[in-house]
Amino acid sequence: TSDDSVKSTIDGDMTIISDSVLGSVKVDHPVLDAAAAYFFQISGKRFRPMLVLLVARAINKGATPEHIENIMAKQRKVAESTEIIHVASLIHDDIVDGSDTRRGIPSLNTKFGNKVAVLAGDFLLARSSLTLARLGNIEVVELFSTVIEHLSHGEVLQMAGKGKQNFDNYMRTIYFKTASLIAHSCKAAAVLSGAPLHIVEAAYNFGKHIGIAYQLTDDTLDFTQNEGLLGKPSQGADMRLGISTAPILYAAKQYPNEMNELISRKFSNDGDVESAMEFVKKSQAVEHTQDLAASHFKKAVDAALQFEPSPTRTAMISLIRKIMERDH
Ligand code: 2DE
Ligand code: MG
Ligand code: MG
Ligand code: MG
Ligand code: MG
Repeated sequence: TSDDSVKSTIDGDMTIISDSVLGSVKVDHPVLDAAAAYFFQISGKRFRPMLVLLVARAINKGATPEHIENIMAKQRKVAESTEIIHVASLIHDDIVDGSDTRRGIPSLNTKFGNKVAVLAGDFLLARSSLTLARLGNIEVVELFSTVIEHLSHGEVLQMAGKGKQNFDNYMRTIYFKTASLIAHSCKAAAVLSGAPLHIVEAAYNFGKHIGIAYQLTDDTLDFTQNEGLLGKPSQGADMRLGISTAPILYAAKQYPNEMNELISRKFSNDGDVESAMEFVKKSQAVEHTQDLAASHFKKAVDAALQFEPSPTRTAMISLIRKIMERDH
């Protein structure tokens, strides 16, 4: 199965990272330590580090196994930092969104309050920067600084689009808030392997298209799945924040009069969320969003096919399939 090929390729790396991340976020203060370690003590899907590791293993070549292991040690740190930055962004996201659950447990803001949660997110960003700086590669540091800029930029763009969203703005937002991290972390793995430029670019495009597709799917799940399965607020949670995502924008193409009215008042009247939900369900909005996601997954496969054929490349494509078919 697809699981087996991914597992046999990077299971060892993932085990090393799960242990090492706990050391990377340790700090000599009981509250900060508990807050920083909170989400690393339970397991998320960990797609992001898996993608980085697969890109690394697909690209790495060397005169000796020792040489490859040296590079891999650095790429594992990139994968680990990717997960740390991702968790920091979710901690901050839950404050911005006022979400009370994440990964099936209370969000960090619920558990420790907004103040500690802001600071714990900052702390995690600092520790990931430290880990990355220690790799001694300025380009990698630059790539991740760009990511952190994009995360903030994406959130502000999303806020600015409330009540007047259009598709171009939406696509830009999801690149910044989700795809940039995956794209740049895959690129960083390729840079560390000393891969030629066209392979570095393929790694970036692989991550970018998975990221775009991933967020498109996330935005459909907010309409199709319940909080129990997702482990976070759902069933119109984005609308309740005034945010119009792809399913809303597609429904507005089919029912412009009704939907544009709801969008422009940010679903703020009683019953707005419920009626927008009805329009999404009686339109093909979710299907259209899934089709768009599928087209980006296909672009990710095309990018992966730029790498030389190998069992790892096959595993990368199986993981794309698995991410594409996820229901939570
Ligand atoms: C997830 O979107 C958003 C991720 C980016 C958050 C970035 C912030 C900027 P969603 P879900 C808050 C500051 C963070 C830094 C610099 C680390 O759709 O549905 O709200 O999982 O995600 O809540
Ligand atoms: Mg959120
Ligand atoms: Mg958000
Ligand atoms: Mg979401
Ligand atoms: Mg999400």
